[in-house]
Amino acid sequence: MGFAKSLATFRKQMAKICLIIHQAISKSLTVWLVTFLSFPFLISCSQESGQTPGDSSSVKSEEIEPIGGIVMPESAFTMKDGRIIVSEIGEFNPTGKDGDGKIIEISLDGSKKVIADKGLNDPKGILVEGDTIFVTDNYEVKKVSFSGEVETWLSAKDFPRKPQFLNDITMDRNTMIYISDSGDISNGGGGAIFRVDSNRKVSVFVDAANDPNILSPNGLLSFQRGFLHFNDFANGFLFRVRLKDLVVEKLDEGFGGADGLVFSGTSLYLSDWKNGKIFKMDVSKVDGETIVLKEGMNGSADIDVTTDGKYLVIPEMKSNRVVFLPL
Ligand SMILES: [Ca+2]
Ligand SMILES: [Ca+2]
Repeated sequence: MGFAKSLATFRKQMAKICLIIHQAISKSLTVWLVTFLSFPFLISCSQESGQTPGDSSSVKSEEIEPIGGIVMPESAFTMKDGRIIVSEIGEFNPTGKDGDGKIIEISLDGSKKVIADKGLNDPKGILVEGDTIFVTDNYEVKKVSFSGEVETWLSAKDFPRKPQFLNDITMDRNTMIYISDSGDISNGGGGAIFRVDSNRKVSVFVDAANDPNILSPNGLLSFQRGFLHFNDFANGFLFRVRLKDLVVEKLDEGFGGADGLVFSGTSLYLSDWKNGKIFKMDVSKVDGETIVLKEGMNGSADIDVTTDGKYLVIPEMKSNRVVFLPL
């Protein structure tokens, strides 16, 4: 239970931020303004309009049909304008094949558009910045334009050591880019998180040398000022790293084959790929609870939340589809 103190501290920080934001909202600043000022670099803590915390009259968003016909989708990334970008692995390396990966765009109305279908092997984590889609692809990171051009942004030799299984990618408020390497995906261990500076120089951010519990980092999330959060596919732990001194804190555990990690409203959402579960961790209260929001999925991978906050977008990898879970 050595991590309980870290979790309590994290919850206190989050609860305090949420309280400040709710007070600002009640002083008639618009939710939009608060969200604009605080998202994505701090925290949004937004509530549905007209809804007060604990209001049980809220109506769930309507059900939306899953979008099928996507071979091994790994990651969903929702853009500010509402578009949803998804990586499609195709057949899987090393038993699968190279060259069959895709980047596609999907919509809640069920439509699906191929953005790129050449030059990709097993694309996974996505970061969209301006007109560029950055995507991890085994040992490389590629840049994909919305007109379909694919080029290598970081090759294996740009890394300080050979990547084994590049997974997620995210960016912080200082435009530092972070990339997780899940290491030995079968046995766990050997993973790291790399950091890329504005000169495209890659360094090891953290690995087992910082904390022996870091085995196979997977989902990355930059939502709390001064920290990078991540989860671990091998041990199911949730961590955060303090950016100024790289102190690693374990915040929680029990997330199985942890994969996706996203923040929306007042909760962190985590996916467990191995056991097909989605967890919701309320961080607005010091004693907020963590619940299983959905289970029985077939490879729930790298999740995101729709721009309107109404649905969790879940690539259900082994069912070859993307599922929308009403929140
Ligand atoms: Ca493939
Ligand atoms: Ca992932």
